[in-house]
This record gives sequence, C-alpha cells and structure tokens, in this order.
Amino acid sequence: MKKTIDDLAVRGGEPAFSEILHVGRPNIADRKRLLERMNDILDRRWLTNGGIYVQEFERKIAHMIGVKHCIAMCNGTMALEIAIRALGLTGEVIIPSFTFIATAHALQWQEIAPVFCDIDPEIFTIDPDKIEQMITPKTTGIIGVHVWGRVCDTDALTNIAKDYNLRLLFDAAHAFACSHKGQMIGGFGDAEIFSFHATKFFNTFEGGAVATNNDELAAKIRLMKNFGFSGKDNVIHIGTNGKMTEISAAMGLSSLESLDEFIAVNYQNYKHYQRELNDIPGVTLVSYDENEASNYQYIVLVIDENVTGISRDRLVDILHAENVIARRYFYPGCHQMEPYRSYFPHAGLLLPRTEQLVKKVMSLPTGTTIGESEIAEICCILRIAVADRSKI
Ligand code: T4K
Repeated sequence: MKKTIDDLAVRGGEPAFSEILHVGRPNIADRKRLLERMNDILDRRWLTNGGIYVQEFERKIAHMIGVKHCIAMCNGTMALEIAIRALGLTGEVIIPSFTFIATAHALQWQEIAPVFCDIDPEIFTIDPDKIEQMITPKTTGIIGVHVWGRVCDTDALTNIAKDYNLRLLFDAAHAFACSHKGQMIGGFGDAEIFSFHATKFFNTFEGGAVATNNDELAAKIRLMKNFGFSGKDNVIHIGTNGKMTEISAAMGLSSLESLDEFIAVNYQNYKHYQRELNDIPGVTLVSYDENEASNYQYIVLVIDENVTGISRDRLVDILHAENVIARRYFYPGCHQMEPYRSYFPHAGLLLPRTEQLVKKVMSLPTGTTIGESEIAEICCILRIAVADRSKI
C-alpha cells in the first residue's frame, strides 16, 4: 500500500498494479456450463435466427423482470434503433445529453433530431421540469436514460408523455436487474431497452433487448429485427438484422445463473468503496437506493475541485499512471460531440447542470475481477493525491 506522495507513479514510484485494472472488465459465469451450451449449439448446427437458446433467454428475462415481451437483439444500440422506429418516432425526440453517445446516435441515424435536455441535480437523469419548454410541434417522443442504473422519475415522465401525446422510451442499458418503486425495470413507458455488452455486469458478449408489455409493438419489433419476415418468402414490413446469436444467448443463460453472485460482488465492492472514500473531502461516491433492487455495476465518483483542490482530470491521470484505468463516463456530453456540436452549437446554454457534471465524474473498476484489497489501494492513491495535491 502506498504511504506518501513520493510513492505515487506520477512522482516516480512503481505503479500500484502490475496488471491493468479496467472499468468494464467482463464478468464470466460458470465456464463449464457455458462450454457445454456452446458445444450443444455447434452439434445442433443452429447458430442464429431465433434458435432455442435465444427463445429460452427471452422467456427467462421476460419472466424475471415481469414483462410480457422480451425481444433479444444483437446489441443495445440496435434495440434502441428498432424500438425508436417501431414506436413511429420522427422529427424531434427529447433526451438527456448526459448519456452514452448511442442514445443520440440511434435517433440521428434515422434522421430524427435529438433535443438535449438538462438533468435533475440529484439523480442526474433527465429533468422532467425542463422537458415541457423543449416540446415543439415536431416532438414525437421522450427517451429517459436510467444513467448508471439510477432510475428516471418515471411518474413525471409518464404524465408529460400522456399530456402531450408523446411516446416514452427508456434507455435502460445500465439498469438490467434494477427496480423502481418495487417494479423491475423493463415495464415502464412504451418500452425499455437493455444492453448486454461485454462491459455490462451481465453480458452476452454483445447483446441487448427490448422489453415491453405492448403486444402490437412487440410483434412489430420482432418483424423489424428479422428483415420484416413473416414466415418463409413473405416480407410484410421494412426491417433490418437485429438478431441475437445462439452463442450470445448461451452466454446470457449462463450469466443469468450467476446473476445474484455478480450483484452480490458489486454490492460488496460498492460498500468497500463507500467505507474507503468516506474520509476524502470533496470526493463523493454516487449512491444507490438500497431499498430497491440494484445491480451496483458503476462505481462513480463526483469530484468537487473546490474542495479537493485537484481536478477530476488530474486524478484520472494519476490513477492511469498506477494502471487503474478510471473512465470519465460521460464526458463531454453528447451535445459536445459530433455531429451534435456542429448541429447545435449553443445547446450547452440550456444544459448548465450537464456541463458542470461532465467535468466532475469518474468511474472506477468494480466487478468480479477486483475486491477489497484493490479497492483499498485505489482509494489510498486518491487519498494521498488529494491530501498532498500541492506537490503534484
Ligand atoms: N445506452 C447507454 C446509456 C449505454 O451506456 C450504451 C452502451 C448503449 C446505449 C449502447 O449499448 P451497446 O450497443 O453497446 O450494447 C463502452 C461499451 O462499449 C458500451 O456498451 C457502453 N454503453 C459504454 C458505457 O461503455 P466504450 O467506448 O467506453 O468501450 P471501451 O472499448 O473503451 O471499453 C470500456 C472498458 O471496458 C475499457 O476499460 C476496457 C474494458 N473492456 C472492454 C471490452 C469490450 C474489457 O475489459 N473487456 C472487453 O471485452 O463503450
């Protein structure tokens, strides 16, 4: 464990970790079970196009989260794109800028303009109080994002959507296995989408899903993700290829069997971080509501430079030198990335909270590849850096 400022790698010390610690290191479930499933898939020679593993995966997810339909997809972005299209969104759609770029791109890809809305100061999800002023005659929908698994104000968003006759979609890429007011994420709004990307605590290598209770919408999404085929040689709708492979579904089924273990590890890691960061002034761990189901998959710090006296970016550099690859999720905000920065050069004027938050947040490693001792070391580095900042 590092003791003084001179032990830090940026001051010439040895890096704390010989192997790189990443944010988003995949959790791997029982290898034997996974390989058995993979062998079976190879023996059957049925690799994709709605095979039995995908069907079982969809059934199990729908049952677990209590929705009528789960439609598995090849990734979360495709799930978003298809849900957006199936919901008939056009013109303008209101979304937070504080999200991963996929939320905005899934719209713009279909020539729909994302209209960036600011965030709630406490939860950091889209601020319902700011939405009404952004609605125009071209607005057709709202996409709320459950950033880091912290759930949007679903009641307020539902009411606005109802009042203005807008469709409501949730980007729940981070919120698989989370709940809100006792109800599992998946059943809110017209539909919710998940990402099962390798970097998510629950992964199918690449993968995603749309969850909905709307039969008609589900049928349309099923058509769209398979080129619009309704039976052989019969195409009845425009479509694309959004299908999940059997191997991905096998990974998903194996991951489901370890889901409780993954969450338990994430929770323990979160508690270790909470304890270790407690005494570092100006460093706040973003918290989760322990009365709800949560996946605890993101360890996010908010750095108040006025108190720490050292910037978020400098702390990220210091950690990188120690082989801890902290990430600035989500910097600099979608509105500051292309093509949106060029399309809407003044968007930031309406996003003061987003503009502030993107400079303060950093994500740290968690998941099954790290534990108490690594967390103690990471926090020790931060503690020393903040305490002796004048020397760095
Ligand atoms: N909506 C939201 C709110 C999202 O956050 C995302 C995705 C989506 C929609 C779209 O879902 P997908 O279409 O991706 O299913 C990563 C992920 O690629 C992305 O899925 C995720 N959000 C986003 C938050 O993080 P990058 O560009 O940061 O990935 P990259 O390659 O820098 O890797 C992140 C970290 O994970 C690195 O530290 C390395 C580590 N890693 C990564 C992979 C792939 C591993 O250790 N092993 C691996 O196999 O986007």
